[in-house]
Amino acid sequence: MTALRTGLAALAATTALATGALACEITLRSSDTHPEGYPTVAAVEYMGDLLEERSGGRLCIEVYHSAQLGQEADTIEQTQLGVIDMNRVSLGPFNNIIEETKVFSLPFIFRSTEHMHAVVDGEIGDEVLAAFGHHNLVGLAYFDGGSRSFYNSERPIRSIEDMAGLSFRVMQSDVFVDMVDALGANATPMPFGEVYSAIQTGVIDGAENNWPSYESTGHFEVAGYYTLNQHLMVPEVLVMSQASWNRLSAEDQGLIRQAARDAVPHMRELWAAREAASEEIVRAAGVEVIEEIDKTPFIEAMAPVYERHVTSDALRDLVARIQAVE
Ligand code: BDP
Repeated sequence: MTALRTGLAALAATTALATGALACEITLRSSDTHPEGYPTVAAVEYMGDLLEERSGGRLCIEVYHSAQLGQEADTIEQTQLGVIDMNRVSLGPFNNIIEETKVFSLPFIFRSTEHMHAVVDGEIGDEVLAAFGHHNLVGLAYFDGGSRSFYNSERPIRSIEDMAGLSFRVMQSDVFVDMVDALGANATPMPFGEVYSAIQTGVIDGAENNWPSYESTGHFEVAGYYTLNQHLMVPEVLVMSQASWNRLSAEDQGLIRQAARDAVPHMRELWAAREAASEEIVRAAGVEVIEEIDKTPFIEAMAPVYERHVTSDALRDLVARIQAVE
């Protein structure tokens, strides 16, 4: 055992010497629910490469993909506690913790990907990232999460009436529970990793997500009706634990902020490519994609959700400013 360890250590040393790299002085552990190769995972790995290069090999990131560190709601808590250094998550599971994140999670708040980019890249995006600072977290960057649509195992949804009586899994956020209720269906908040078997065993009829997640999870195998109603465009966010952040020098904090920002354009390219690829896989598998859908009744049904969640002047102001962005 000891001999083996010594052998391995020697091997590691040779490899480091051979590549000319210094050993990482600080390795940040970063969580992601998605598998290797998914755009969010690849983007944080790319950020890690930038960081290593710019710090002369001192600062590294190790991505624990495939929910190795747990489901999102739990990993968020762990990140707040400083057990996990970095986390790439949807904004959805932050809604019940950080009020400001709700505005980007409202149904139909963004008119297009371009509108969403203009908002998150601008001062409103910065304000919402800053709100993480009051919750033991440091907001670093937004990633793309595409638009989310409903899928189920029972029947094609061609109108809002077809939603009646179906049960859908949503992310653990009251905004999404109220959204599904307002559409006449039943909402079941549940961790992402439990959805496949819940659909397969008939505990729920379906869920809602973007093309890449619908594909990578295999949900399309058990829920073969996908309706492109595109009710949500929730950005993804990369955050750091405030405790881990505080241990770094100001210079290293600057390197991390910059590397996160510089990973965003790369992430957007990866995302666009994966969206197209996932759509192709899912269609080729024979999923019935319902494209002709009048979104107006869906949009109109969301009034009570806005009423219920946009409750303060600060939130009303944010929503109005988002809508005013060209
Ligand atoms: C995916 C997000 C991921 C969420 C998941 C979900 O990328 O962060 O965990 O949806 O629905 O699109 O929970």
